[in-house]
Amino acid sequence: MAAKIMILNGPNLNFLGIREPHIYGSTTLDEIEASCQQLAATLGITISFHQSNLEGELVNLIQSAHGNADAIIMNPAAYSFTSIALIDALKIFEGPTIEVHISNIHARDELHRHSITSSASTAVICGLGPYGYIAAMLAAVQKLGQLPDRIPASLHGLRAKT
Ligand code: CA2
Repeated sequence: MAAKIMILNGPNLNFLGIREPHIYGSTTLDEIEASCQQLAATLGITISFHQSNLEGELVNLIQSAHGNADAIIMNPAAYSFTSIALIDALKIFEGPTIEVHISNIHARDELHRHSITSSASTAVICGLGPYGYIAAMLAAVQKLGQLPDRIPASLHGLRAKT
């Protein structure tokens, strides 16, 4: 069965490419979604792509992924630094969860540096700009063992010798 990935975006990310391009670049969230859809078609998987400014709505979406999605990719934005509710919801999900930040949060000011939601994530990607979503999709599909055979072996990762 084709893998299903839920991609979630937190508060204010609907303003990507519109405000503060010096920090977050000029790519809009619609453009990021389009490139994720393009990669999904290439990999033969399906994605659902969401943005919400509401913490509870993000919790509901994570809960709805239970049994309906194989992996979650999330940019929790400002909720990364505050949300116990997102941490608890992520812990319920059984598959890989990858946190993405467009900027390198470790090089940011004190307020934007300490993601608490990353403690409940399988992996964290930050500082790659919008390409972070693409890297996260490849990593999620690799983790699920569903990269197509025609993808180069190096992208499948090193396998343990038997
Ligand atoms: O780098 C990221 O992806 C962030 O998650 C973005 C969050 C920020 O709080 C995190 O530290 C890092 C902010 C998202 C707000 O989005 C905006 C988009 C355009 C203009 C202003 C804010």
